[in-house]
Amino acid sequence: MWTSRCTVLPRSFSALPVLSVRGCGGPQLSLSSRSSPLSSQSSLSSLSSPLSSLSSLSSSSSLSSLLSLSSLSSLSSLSSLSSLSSLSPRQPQRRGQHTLGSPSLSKPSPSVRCVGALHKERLLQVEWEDGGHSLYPFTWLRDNCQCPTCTLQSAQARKLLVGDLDVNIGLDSVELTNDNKVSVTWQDQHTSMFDCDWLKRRCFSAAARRAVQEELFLNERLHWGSSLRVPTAHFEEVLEDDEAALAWLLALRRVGVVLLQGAPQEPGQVARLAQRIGFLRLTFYGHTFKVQDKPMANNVAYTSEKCSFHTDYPALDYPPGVQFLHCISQAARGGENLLVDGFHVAEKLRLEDPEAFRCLSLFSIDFTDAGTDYCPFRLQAKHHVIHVNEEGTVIRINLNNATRDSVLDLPLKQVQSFYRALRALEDMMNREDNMVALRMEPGDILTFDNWRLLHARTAFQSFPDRPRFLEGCYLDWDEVMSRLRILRHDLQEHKA
Ligand code: OGA
Ligand code: NM2
Ligand code: ZN
Ligand code: ZN
Repeated sequence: MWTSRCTVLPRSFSALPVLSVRGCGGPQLSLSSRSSPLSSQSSLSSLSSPLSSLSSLSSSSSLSSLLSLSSLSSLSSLSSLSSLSSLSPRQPQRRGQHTLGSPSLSKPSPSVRCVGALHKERLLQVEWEDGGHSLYPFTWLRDNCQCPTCTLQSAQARKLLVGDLDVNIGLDSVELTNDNKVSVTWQDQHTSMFDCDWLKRRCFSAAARRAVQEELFLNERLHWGSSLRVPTAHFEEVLEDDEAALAWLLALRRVGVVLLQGAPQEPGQVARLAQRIGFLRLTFYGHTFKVQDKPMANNVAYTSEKCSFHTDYPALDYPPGVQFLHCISQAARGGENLLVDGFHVAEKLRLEDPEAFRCLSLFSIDFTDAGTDYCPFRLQAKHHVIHVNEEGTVIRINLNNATRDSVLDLPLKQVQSFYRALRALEDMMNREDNMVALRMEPGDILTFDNWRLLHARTAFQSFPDRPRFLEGCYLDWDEVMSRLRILRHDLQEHKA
C-alpha cells in the first residue's frame, strides 16, 4: 500500500510549552458573580470570588441540566482558553483509523513519523509520532496547495480556481523534508508543501473535526436555570485588559450573559463597548437606542409597562445576536429584569411537552414592526420560535409578543395547537426554577446572547425628577466571535 517513500526523520523536538494559564485567580479569570434574588438569599451586591460564577454552575443543582458536555471540560475551557485540549475524542480509536492527534494550539507541534500515498484510494497517509494516523484526499490537498501560485499569501486566500482543479489528480511522489514538512509532487509536476501543524489541524477524523469546529465556533453551551449566578466583570477592565475582554466574551458565549459593572452613568458607554469588539449593528431604532417611557412610544419597550419574556427584534430576518443594555438611571419601583436561558427551557419543553416543542420548531410565524425612529420602517419577517438545526439542536429562539404578527400564516387546523404550544413555552419560562432576576443599578451593563436568552422587564415607576433610562445597542455574533478569536489568538501567541 505504501507505494511512495516513507521517510522517517529523527526530529529534534522543540516542545512548545502548553499554553500556560495563570491559576484560578489570574486576570483573565476575573469574572465574579451576582446572585439572583429569586434564587438565593445573598444580597445583590455580594460579589463572590473570581470564577465562582463559572464554577458555581458546576456545583449547582442545575449541573444535571448541562448539555452533553461535561461541566469540567467546558469550565476548564472557559478558564484556560485551551478549549481543545479539554475535549477528548468521544469515539474509541481503532488502529489504522484517523486519530484526533493533538490539533490543539496549546499542544506541542506534532511530529510526523512517516508519510505515504494510498494510490488506489487516492489518499495521503500521515503517521504521527504519537502513533495516530491521518488520511488526506489527494484532491483536497491539491485544492489547498499553499504555494504562491495557488494561494494569495497576503490574504491567506485561495487563488486556485475550481475550474483549474483536476478533481482526479494523481500523486507522483511524497516525502518528508528535513524541516518536517510534507512535500507532494503531483502528476503534472506541480509541488505542494504542507506544514505538519497545518495538516494535523485539518485531520478528517470525526473527533478532530469536532474539536476544531468547537474551537472555531464554541457551540457547546452551559445551560442554566434559576441557580445561575450571573457572571460579572468590570467595565473598564474589559475595555483595557485583553484577558478580561476574552474572559467576558467566552462567558458571553458559553453562559449567554455577563453583567459588566462600574460603567460611567452617562450615555455613550455601549458604543464604547461595541467599539471594543469592532462595530455595532445599526437598526431602525438607531445606532444606540434609549429605553425610556416615551409619549407616543413606537415600541412597547418604550413604556413603563411590563415586557414579558422576549428576544429583541424578531421582526428582522437576521435578529441581532448580542445586546448590551446600560442602566443609566433605574426606576423608583419595579423595572427589574428577568432572564431565562432559551436553550434550557426549549430542552425542558422538548422533554415535558414534546407536542408543544414540535409545534414551535416546525411552524414559522410572522413578526411585524412598523413606525418611525432612525427613519420610517415597515418590517416583516418569519421565524420558528424554536429554531432547530439539521441535527435537532436548538440554535436560536425568536419571540416577541408585541411584534408577533396578527397575520398568522398557519392552516386553520393548526391555530389552536400553536396557541397551546406558545402558552406552554410561556409557562415554562415563567417557572421560578428557570428564571434569574436581576435589578440593574446605574453603571451596570447587561450583555447577553439575544439568539438564546429571553429577557423580561417588570412594570416600573420612575422617580419624579429622574426617569428610568437605559441605553442599548446591538451587535452580531460574527463580529463578537471575530474579536474573541483575535483575543484568544493574540494572548496565546503572547504566552507561547
Ligand atoms: C428592550 C428591553 C428592558 C428594560 O428595550 O427591549 O427589553 O429593562 N428593555 O427596559
Ligand atoms: N428596542 C428596544 O423586538 C423589539 O421590538 C425589541 C427593540 C425598541 C430597540 C425592542
Ligand atoms: Zn500550488
Ligand atoms: Zn428587549
